[in-house]
Amino acid sequence: MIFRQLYEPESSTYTYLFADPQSRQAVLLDPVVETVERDLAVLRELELTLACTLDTHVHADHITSACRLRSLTGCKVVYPAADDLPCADVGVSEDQPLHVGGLVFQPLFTPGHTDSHHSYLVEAPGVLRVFTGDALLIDGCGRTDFQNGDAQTLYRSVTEKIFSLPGDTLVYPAHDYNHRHVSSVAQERERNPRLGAGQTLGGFVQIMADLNLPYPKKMDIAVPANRLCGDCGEDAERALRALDSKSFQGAPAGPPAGASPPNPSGAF
Ligand SMILES: N[C@@H](CCC(=O)N[C@@H](CS)C(=O)NCC(=O)O)C(=O)O
Ligand SMILES: [Fe+2]
Repeated sequence: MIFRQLYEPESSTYTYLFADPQSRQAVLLDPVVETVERDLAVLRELELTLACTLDTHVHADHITSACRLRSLTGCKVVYPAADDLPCADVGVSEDQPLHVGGLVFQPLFTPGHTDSHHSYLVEAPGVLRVFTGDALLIDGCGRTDFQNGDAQTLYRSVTEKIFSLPGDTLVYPAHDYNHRHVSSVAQERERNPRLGAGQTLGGFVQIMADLNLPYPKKMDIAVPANRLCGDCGEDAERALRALDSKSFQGAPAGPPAGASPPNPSGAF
């Protein structure tokens, strides 16, 4: 498997690139609008075709590049089916793994940060990786005070769905604000200050209730835009096409954004 961890500094977001070396089909997990050009350059450099974007949840702190990438490359847009987004082409859920070439993304329903948040388990020969979105961060976790977040629910998601994975499973979060890149299930189980070392449900709920964080700066624009897969209105699409009318993947530019209803098949 081809794998890259990419970073967007304004929102401290990690975007992950996966590709099947045989078919050259690629997936971008949690891509950010500010780094579209960078992500397209990486795809070109590695001679990959973007099959789809995939998101862990409807983000509150940045805008996804999902629909822009669809406009520019013709890729599909994949979201958790539970988000019920008409702009998505494919909806995934725990019983519907996503297959892209030889890659398999096993969704794990991990609500609590948002009510429809999913993590993704990806197995490569000898390496199991879990992409935990904002459910579990390195030495932390996503907040639970908006988007129907709930601390009790997050506690169960992390302790039951993520901490039950093999200890050597690598943990890749959607954000890190302190230049950490990767952890493991064993490390988070043992020393995550909020959820590790046998933290109780009551202890965790208290920690989350006491956080008192300010809302993300972009929340009021990011959530509505992300419920439109990044909000590619007609004007945005025209402007993007004008920037470069040829496809970034050497094929005709894709279909108009938001045209197709969610397809539950989960296969490409
Ligand atoms: N200062 C950041 C805060 C972003 C934020 O609150 N992010 C959410 C994820 S959408 C979170 O759970 N962050 C965890 C944390 O800040 O510890 C901003 O304004 O964008
Ligand atoms: Fe988030």
